[in-house]
Amino acid sequence: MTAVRTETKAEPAADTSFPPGFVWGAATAAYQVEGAAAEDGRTPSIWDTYSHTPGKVCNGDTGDIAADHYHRYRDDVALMKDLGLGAYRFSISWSRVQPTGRGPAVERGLDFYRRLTDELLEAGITPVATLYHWDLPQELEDAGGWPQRDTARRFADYAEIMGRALGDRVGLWTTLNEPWCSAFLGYGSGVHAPGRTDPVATLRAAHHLNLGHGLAVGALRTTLPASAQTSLTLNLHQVRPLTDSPEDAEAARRIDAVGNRIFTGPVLDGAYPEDLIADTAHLVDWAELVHDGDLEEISRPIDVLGVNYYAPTVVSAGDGTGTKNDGHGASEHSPWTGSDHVDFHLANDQLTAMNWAIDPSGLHTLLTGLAASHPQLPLMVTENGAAFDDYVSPEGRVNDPQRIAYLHAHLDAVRRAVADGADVRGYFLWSLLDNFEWSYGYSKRFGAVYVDYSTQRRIPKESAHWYAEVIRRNALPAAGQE
Ligand code: IFM
Repeated sequence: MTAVRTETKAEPAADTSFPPGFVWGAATAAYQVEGAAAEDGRTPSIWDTYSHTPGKVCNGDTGDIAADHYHRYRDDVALMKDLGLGAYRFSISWSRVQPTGRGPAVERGLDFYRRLTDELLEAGITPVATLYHWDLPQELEDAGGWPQRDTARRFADYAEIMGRALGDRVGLWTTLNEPWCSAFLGYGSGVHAPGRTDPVATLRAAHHLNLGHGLAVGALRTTLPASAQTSLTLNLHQVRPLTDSPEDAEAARRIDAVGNRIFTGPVLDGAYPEDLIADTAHLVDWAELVHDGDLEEISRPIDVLGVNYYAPTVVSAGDGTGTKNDGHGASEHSPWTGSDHVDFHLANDQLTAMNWAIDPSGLHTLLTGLAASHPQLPLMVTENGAAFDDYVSPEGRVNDPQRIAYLHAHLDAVRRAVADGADVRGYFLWSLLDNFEWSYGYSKRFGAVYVDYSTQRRIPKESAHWYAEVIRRNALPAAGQE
């Protein structure tokens, strides 16, 4: 008897590809990688002061040397080229180019960014510049910092300087990175520079960061070619109530207001949310804080919204004793100004070295939510990644399967969001290099490239090779092809 041949129909392979032209990048920030803290005229920023204050940063680490990117940028660009990166998102150190935060620029400081961007362009890598990634010149903090309105005007002057200096080389500009952290961690919980813990100053800082963003967009527009794009990057909290109770829903509403809509409201919709104003009316008089014309400035159109995502934010009604799980560092002062009674929870027990829960569905929800609320606004994931306890094997390799799994799952969430209609134009892995992770110093490694801080040797981790392959194919590996 002849055997019956059964024909198994091959399942159509799931489409794991990204749209043509999708931008593949990696990101860093000036204070986290540059080092050269006192070279070529640079003066201290609030992060220099903060990190040099005993007890503020883990192990007393500072950004004095960091990953020495200031001196090694050529090698780093070569590394980016090897990985096939299409774009590099870096930030500019304000006090390197304008040491007092006002007045004329220092050419030596500008020259570093001219050299860096030239090197990138020569390597075929698109430079994406962020003007402010948390390092306010100390002199401006001494004059009152972001709670003072004048800081927003100084920021616009600085934006104009940078637009003039690099406008011919940089086509995509981001004004602020994660202004929530600048305002709420810097002036609220104090776990970031300048380390103040004043709820009134926090809300004033948030408004002046918004104003600074709007004024900077205006200033950039006067200096940049029409083809250049402007953007803002927000660390939007993907807020979830712990239960279906009305109390937890109310906690989620409050955290969404003070965590997200305090920025998206004025920037994208031209108004601060009524509920936020009511929640914080005992702290600030918004009618006095927001001057006539401010909202028009703040809501100037941007070309792209940058979204940074790491983990969801699960909340419940409570007494604030659960704040420690908000993922934003330990402080007896809650950063959640006006809503300090809300409790925070981990979404699950799969954690990164930051103790952040791994949940890629939050990224999909954020992107599709933004696409639904602001369908005309192009999006970019300007940061996503994970810290794990990486080490160099005896063979000299850094095997980081957990990071590969994290990236795979989150990129798949981006791909699904695109398939569901979100106009996501690109993805920047955080971070290109291991670097100074703020209050955690060098104890947390986010890089695709391992940095041995004693020699500054770079070792691309397995995840870097994996990412290079994704970039090359413009697609994720299909199941079973990892
Ligand atoms: O390292 C930071 C970065 O500077 C801003 N976004 C979050 C990253 C990880 O904490």
